[in-house]
Amino acid sequence: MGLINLRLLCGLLLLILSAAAAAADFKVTDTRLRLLPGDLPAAGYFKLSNISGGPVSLVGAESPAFGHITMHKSIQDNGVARMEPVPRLEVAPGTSVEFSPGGYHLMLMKRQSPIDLGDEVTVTLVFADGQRFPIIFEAVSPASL
Ligand SMILES: [Cu+2]
Repeated sequence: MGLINLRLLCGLLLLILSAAAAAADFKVTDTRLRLLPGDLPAAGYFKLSNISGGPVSLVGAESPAFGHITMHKSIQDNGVARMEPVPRLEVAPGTSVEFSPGGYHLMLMKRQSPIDLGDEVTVTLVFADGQRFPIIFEAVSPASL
């Protein structure tokens, strides 16, 4: 009887462990989509927190609302502001990275249909391990940031 119970217990424990592993190992908060007029690119801002024991690597984003999305970082180069592409962003365990004005941002181009202030837009974050995580951005005006 002891042996059978132990087996049951092990099976149960495995189930619990795999369920925990399948849960998200990161958290996304503070989502904002900065909308500019016309066809100017929108910027996606959020905070990505790694709440797992291993690294989390963000490699891109996709959305049916935009034809083209890239990760960028704004930098100051000899006093001149410019942006450089970020193909992969690693977030160390227990830390977080802030996408915010003047730093990391998602650059969302080729709007597929008009977006108004207050609209909600779904953008799916794509991670290096293949995880895809949809998040909802509310469109806000630059003045509100
Ligand atoms: Cu940019």
